[in-house]
Amino acid sequence: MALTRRQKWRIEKVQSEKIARANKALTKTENNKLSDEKEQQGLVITRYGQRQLVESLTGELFQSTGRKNIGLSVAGDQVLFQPAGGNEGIVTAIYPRRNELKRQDRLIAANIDQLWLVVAIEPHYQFELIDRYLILAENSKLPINIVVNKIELSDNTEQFSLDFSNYEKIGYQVHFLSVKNKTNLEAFKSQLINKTHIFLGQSGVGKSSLINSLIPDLELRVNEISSKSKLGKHTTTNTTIYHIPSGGELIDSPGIREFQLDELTEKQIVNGFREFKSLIGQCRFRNCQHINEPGCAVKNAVELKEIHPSRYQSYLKILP
Ligand SMILES: Nc1nc2c(ncn2[C@@H]2O[C@H](COP(=O)(O)OP(=O)(O)OP(=O)(O)O)[C@@H](O)[C@H]2O)c(=O)[nH]1
Ligand SMILES: [Mg+2]
Ligand SMILES: [Zn+2]
Repeated sequence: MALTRRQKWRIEKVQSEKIARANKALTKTENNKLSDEKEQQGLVITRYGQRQLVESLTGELFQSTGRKNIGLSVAGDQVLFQPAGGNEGIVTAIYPRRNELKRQDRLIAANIDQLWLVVAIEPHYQFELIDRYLILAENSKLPINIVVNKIELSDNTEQFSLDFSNYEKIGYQVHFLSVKNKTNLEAFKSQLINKTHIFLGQSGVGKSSLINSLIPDLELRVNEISSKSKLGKHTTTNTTIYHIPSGGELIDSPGIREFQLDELTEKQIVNGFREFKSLIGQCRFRNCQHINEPGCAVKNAVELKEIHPSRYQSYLKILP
């Protein structure tokens, strides 16, 4: 049943008032131990059906249901919840989200700071595939950077550095790693502190290996979450947020690791090439597709080598 705008507005108002009240109460009781009945702030670790597993500020896990009308919270949500005995709880309000990650209109996770596209020497990275992922990220307004894994499999360092310098030039961070040999892993970890991350990329590039090296006791934690939520093995198919011991959070979402990379509209595609942006208004024709039109600012920039030919090739290939 869809809510009217007025109903939605009321619900949001009630929730923001609740949050304001609870924030006040939290500061008041800062130094006292919170009593079991008081509302607390928490982080949604995973959602399963109508329930969510909420982690309190002290790290306890509460199996929770949501109060009616507040909507379902997802991994990454900051919430208010009320302990209800044992390790049960009731979510009473969801804090406003910084952003939402959706797939086919289904909400997967919230409050993500950084996507990482993981590619590898083997299976060898392909520019068109990289560019498809970047288009998706640009259109969801989530920052994305690139990890090139398995670098120990190539003795041609110059080649892959050159291949990715183009991406660095247009503002994407690129990290060259070998998860196997732990090359550059510490520097990479330091980039993750204080932010919530998601790894994307095709099968076999080493996403799970990377996650396991960031969170060495991952299996233990998965087991704890499974038993607390009574979810059993299903946990590995649920979107779940984990704390990285060296700092930062990681959202592991099986469905999202490998996006479906089709069905991009022409507008999304043009939007997805960030180095085209400043040029698009400058083409002679307003409806320029940047293919063969005279006076095209994009083609002109390709000829001047301001746009990398491989990016322009991707653009032509990806266009429907
Ligand atoms: N040589 C080498 N192999 C690696 C490295 N990192 C991971 N691998 C191997 O690459 C293979 C695939 O790694 P996974 O971590 O399972 O890849 P994934 O991206 O999680 O793949 P999916 O789960 O299928 O999406 C495994 O055999 C890993 O051991 C690396 O740095 N060097
Ligand atoms: Mg995997
Ligand atoms: Zn044009």
